Amino acid sequence: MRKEVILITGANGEIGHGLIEHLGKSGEANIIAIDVQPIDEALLPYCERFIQGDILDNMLLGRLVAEFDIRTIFHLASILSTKAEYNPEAAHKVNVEGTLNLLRLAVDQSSWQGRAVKFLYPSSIAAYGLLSLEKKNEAGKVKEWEWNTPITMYGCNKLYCEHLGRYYSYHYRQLAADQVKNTVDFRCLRFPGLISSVTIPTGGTSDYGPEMLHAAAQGKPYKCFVRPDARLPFMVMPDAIKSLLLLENAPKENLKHLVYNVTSFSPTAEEIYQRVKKAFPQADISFEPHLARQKIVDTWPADVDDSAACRDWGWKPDYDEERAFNDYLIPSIRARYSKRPASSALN
Ligand code: AKB
Repeated sequence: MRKEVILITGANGEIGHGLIEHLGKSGEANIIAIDVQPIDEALLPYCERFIQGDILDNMLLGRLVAEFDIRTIFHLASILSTKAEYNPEAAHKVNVEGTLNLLRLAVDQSSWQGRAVKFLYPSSIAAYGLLSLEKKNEAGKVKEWEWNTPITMYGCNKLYCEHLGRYYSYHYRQLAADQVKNTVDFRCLRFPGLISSVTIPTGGTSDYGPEMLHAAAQGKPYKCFVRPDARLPFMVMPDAIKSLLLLENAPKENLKHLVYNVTSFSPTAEEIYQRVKKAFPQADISFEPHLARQKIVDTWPADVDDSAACRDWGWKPDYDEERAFNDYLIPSIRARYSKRPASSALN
């Protein structure tokens, strides 16, 4: 008998960390985790198996198909927006070819199991591209189908992979005489910037939020790379995990869309700074905008409309801005760094 498992790619990334810890603690699933980097040892006890390997390695993925019954794939591995701009073709390879490989794996799995494999895909506000700061300020809560003109490689990759998800769900091999339907049950969330008390993101453009907070808690100076008035939607990690699991468990017939916005609160960088400064009055934070990264933030919406997620699968964040900082981020970040010797308090 093949064991029923869930597969998590990008296991050592920020969302992977939160998801494995949550699912591991609940004991609800056998987790097969993949990452190109070694996994944080604290996550190992929660995994049925950890594989250090590359999602571009089809031999590796083929072995997984043969060995396990994969019920759900959480495909979290990707190269984020800032890092992707330094090597766009490499980012395209990981973000698009990697996703294609996992979609193909879902089809193969489905033919073993005779049922659709759920494919949970985190897309991003980077899939949007507002044409100017003026448009951004006028736009209000942006809906899923508006402003789908991203200016980053990462944003283009996310938007295209959303389309691939739709193709694999409804139209895969549509001209084949032996076309099999309902092999992939693709479900996608467009995440805002995420903030975790446990991990610090690398390579993103919304990273100034978490970086400012973690630097202040460690007593390190921080130069914020966007203007004080830069505004983006954010969400804390427990809500990101909640949204992924709510969407995974939603009855298929309730889902009117494949792609859903989710969000929680939309502070400016100045408002994040004020909250951080209140919690850590000694914090040494200055604003030194990096013009190219600022330009990317200026094309991302200040807020998104998540009413479809609320309506179709009961989405509601547990943390508004006040609770996010006062009940989650500040106390757990403070506890985290007070336990560690200063020399090891980097990540
Ligand atoms: C990034 O900044 O690239 C990510 C994202 C908004 O998807 N955090």
